[in-house]
Amino acid sequence: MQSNLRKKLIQLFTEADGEFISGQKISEELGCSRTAVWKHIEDLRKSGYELEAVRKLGYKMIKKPDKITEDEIRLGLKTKKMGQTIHFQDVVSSTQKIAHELANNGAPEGTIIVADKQTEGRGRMARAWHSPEGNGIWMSIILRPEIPVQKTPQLTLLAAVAIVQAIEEQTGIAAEIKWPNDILINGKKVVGILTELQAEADQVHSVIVGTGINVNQLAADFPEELQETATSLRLASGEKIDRAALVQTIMSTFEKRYEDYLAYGFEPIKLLWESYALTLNRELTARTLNGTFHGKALGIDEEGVLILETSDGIKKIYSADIDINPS
Ligand code: BTX
Repeated sequence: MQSNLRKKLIQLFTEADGEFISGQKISEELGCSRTAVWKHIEDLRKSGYELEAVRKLGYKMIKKPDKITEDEIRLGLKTKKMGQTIHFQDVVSSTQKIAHELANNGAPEGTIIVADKQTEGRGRMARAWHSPEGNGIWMSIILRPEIPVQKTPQLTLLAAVAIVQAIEEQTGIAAEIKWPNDILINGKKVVGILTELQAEADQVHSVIVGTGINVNQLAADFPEELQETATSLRLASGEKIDRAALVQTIMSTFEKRYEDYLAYGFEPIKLLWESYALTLNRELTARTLNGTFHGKALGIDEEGVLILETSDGIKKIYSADIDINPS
């Protein structure tokens, strides 16, 4: 099917919100014959849409396929900038890698790179991020803020806030943030965030915020080594979640928080972040490249750095793996 007709048809069904649309109306909107409409409907069915046809009433959409595609993300997107340019591919090595290439070639702020599967999804410090097909959101967002390099870690915290808010809006689940880049549900990791920079001297060219969200995995879908530590939104809510709709919600919450950030600085983000933080006022162990520190997390500072009260005094933690000590 011609892709613009297909888009129009999906849009009609999305706008009809589960109601019937007559064959006549569809043929007028698409500018094609009733027979052609029928053929287009058959094509949509072949790609996984459940559509009901009733004589005299027309067609209605019962279910969208559990697919994440460019069209699915675009239709229903309510943002001005975030996600307005979408690069979607079924399989990629890493969306971060593609984002770096696109950013180098001048991709506009708000461009997102989304894949259904990553073969070399990456976490921090060259760790791997498990990104199987069909179940997750593997996405990178290109930002071009005019901020000094040392402030860019704030964007990791901003992304965490935006994602927690979107998860809550879409699923009702109250997830928590573990400094700096994990989102947890019941102590298990459901989202990882990786922020990378393109900068020289003190000039930021772009910030690439990568987010990996476990959406519809069942327990058996996680490899052995993640069984104890990882979870998905489906495992937490008991329901399958519409991934494209969640991307749309994230784009909206991200855009709002980013606008706040550009207008008012880090303070409003910091307050929100602290309200979702799991790590605050808890005894932690922070494993950094310069050693391991134990202490109580007092909060984060203006730069998003973790402030730890240790027996040797206050220690600023810029980058670490955090374990929360049992209380
Ligand atoms: P991180 O270094 O904090 O976490 C990586 C660690 O998390 C791994 O060593 C492993 O123990 C665990 N892990 C791996 N996969 C999963 C998973 N699916 N669920 C829960 N735990 C897992 C976190 O790094 C940042 C991850 C960012 C991933 C996104 S996906 C889109 C973008 N593209 C890309 O290549 N990376 C980012």
